[in-house]
Amino acid sequence: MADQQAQPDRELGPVLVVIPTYNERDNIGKIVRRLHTALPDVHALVVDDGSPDGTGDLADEMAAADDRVHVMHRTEKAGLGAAYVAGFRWALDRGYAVVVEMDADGSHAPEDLPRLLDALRDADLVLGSRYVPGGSTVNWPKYRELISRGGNVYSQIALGAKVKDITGGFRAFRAEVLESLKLDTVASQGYCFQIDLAWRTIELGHRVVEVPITFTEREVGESKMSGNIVREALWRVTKWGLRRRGGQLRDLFAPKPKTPSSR
Ligand SMILES: Nc1nc2c(ncn2[C@@H]2O[C@H](COP(=O)(O)OP(=O)(O)O)[C@@H](O)[C@H]2O)c(=O)[nH]1
Ligand SMILES: [Mg+2]
Repeated sequence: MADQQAQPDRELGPVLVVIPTYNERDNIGKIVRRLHTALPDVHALVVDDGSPDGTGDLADEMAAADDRVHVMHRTEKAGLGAAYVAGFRWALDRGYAVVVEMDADGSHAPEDLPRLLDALRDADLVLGSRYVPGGSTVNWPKYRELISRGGNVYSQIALGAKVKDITGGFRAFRAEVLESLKLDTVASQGYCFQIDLAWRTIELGHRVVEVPITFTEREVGESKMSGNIVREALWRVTKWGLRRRGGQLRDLFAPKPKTPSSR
């Protein structure tokens, strides 16, 4: 129903969409406009890492003209993970019930967000997924899709995570879930932050649901993806996977207590 779709936050509570930015001056105005056309009641927090192109100043102008727009200025480019953790803390301090992650460059369609929020009614974390039936990528270079698909397969093997798109960055968390994730201990800086948070959520037994999305490669501006970001994800996921296997082996060989239930 159109009315329900336009205002899903009536049931879920106040929604904050956190949008990390680094040099997104040509994208930020458009994405926030699209967001508010799709969902007029949600708030947006732009977390800008001192973009040299003036994204932060433009976001300030947008915030001055619209109460639904907020800006956090950080002094230097410190990675997607650090920007999101700062944005999440801001959201939790202010009592938002739902916190959404979304890129500034148009890759994540705000028009898909009502479906993610609908799914959150029966879930604790909703992942926008390119790799479930109905999901897709548009205009993505082949090598990017290979890295992304490879990262997902590797995470499934190393971590035993059953989700199809653990690396995606368009997702909606219930605030209680973020409270439970021990954000203080998140060290992931680049895009492996996405794997880190989804895996923590799964490990804690929260309900995680995937909803198909279409990911469209940016038309304007530059990607911040780099070799370092891929290497960070590789070594961290390998470390978490080895730790997990170590734990499984310990459980296997640890002496079982002699109680009736342990027969
Ligand atoms: N605040 C902040 N935002 C970042 C940083 N790195 C990337 N972003 C933002 O994160 C989003 C996704 O980055 P992008 O470069 O498009 O990654 P790609 O889609 O994987 O190529 C965009 O909105 C970027 O501006 C960072 O270090 N700090
Ligand atoms: Mg992008």
